Amino acid sequence: MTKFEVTTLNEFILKSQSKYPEAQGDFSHLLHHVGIAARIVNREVNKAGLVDILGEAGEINVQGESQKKLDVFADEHFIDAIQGCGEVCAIASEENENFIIYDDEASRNGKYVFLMDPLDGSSNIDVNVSIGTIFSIYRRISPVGERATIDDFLQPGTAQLAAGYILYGSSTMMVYTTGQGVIGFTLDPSIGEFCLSHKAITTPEDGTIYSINEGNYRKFPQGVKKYIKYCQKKDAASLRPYSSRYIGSLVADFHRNLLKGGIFIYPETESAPNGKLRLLYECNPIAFLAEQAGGKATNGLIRTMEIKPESLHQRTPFYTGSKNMVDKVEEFLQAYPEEKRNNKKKSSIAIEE
Ligand code: P6P
Repeated sequence: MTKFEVTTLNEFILKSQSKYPEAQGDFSHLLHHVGIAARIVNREVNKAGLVDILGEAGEINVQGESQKKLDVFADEHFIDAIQGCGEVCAIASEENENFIIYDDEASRNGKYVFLMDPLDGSSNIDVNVSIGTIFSIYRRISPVGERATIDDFLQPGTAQLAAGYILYGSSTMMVYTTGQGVIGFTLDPSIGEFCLSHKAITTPEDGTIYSINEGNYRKFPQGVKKYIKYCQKKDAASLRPYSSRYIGSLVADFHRNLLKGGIFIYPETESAPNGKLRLLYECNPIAFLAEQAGGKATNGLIRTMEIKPESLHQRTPFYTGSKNMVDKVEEFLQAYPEEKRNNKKKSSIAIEE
């Protein structure tokens, strides 16, 4: 009789505490509370079609996007759950212009700051497409006991202690890293626990999936256009043409490519020179996961996690996924740098069309 061993998120966190210096009691306690908030949001996401939680919340968020009720629900519940653990002194969210300082005694002595996109891809809520929560955790820079400052949040991605996402899909998964590889947990609704399902996620160095919103093709940099044509060209040796897969939900697109191999691109365009995605609470956490799984994440030129943040909601072009695929698109970007695009000067490097 094989013993069916279930390791819950909390058991895994406790076991990790002894193995890794950072997974001390307080840090583990924080991860446990992320799991609690995830289960609360998951409950509402799963019945979103049945209760009056669909549709607009009537508010506009700091991004100028109409807030869906589930956006607001997720934001509020993560803010409350993270405060509840008493380890975090302040929290920043895509849904709020400024970071929020927790003013209770325990949180004031919290050693960490928490950043999140509480419900990414929320435009997909009403059409039952997978959505996600993305989070990133740093050790605070400001002295414990004092008020948090913006500098606690404007740290480069390389300083992240932990990062992860919750994917509300056909099943609900929590995937995170603390710098010791990438672990995946799948929610078992029958017991209401996240159970270890992916002990060590690694991403293939090569893939045959490219994910980009080709509706914006006209506005893309020349190098991206050349890369798309490269992906579409028939070449049996390199398994091309690749498949185009784009859900329009970063967590869902990234998660598929992470497991199967592939590249996700949200590039700069003439109208949006820094792209659309946010550095601090979308790209840096995803970049941490990508690198920990053996993949890569850049802005087309430098490591995403080495970008020095200037503001809470700043955007960055984002190229992430299988290492060799990110390398290849960077080759095209270097062969067709934007400044040459205007005089149509052919690249000196003969890049395959
Ligand atoms: P577009 C969702 O709104 C989101 O922030 C990401 O989840 C997703 O990857 C991207 O925007 C989709 O943007 O412009 O292709 O619809």
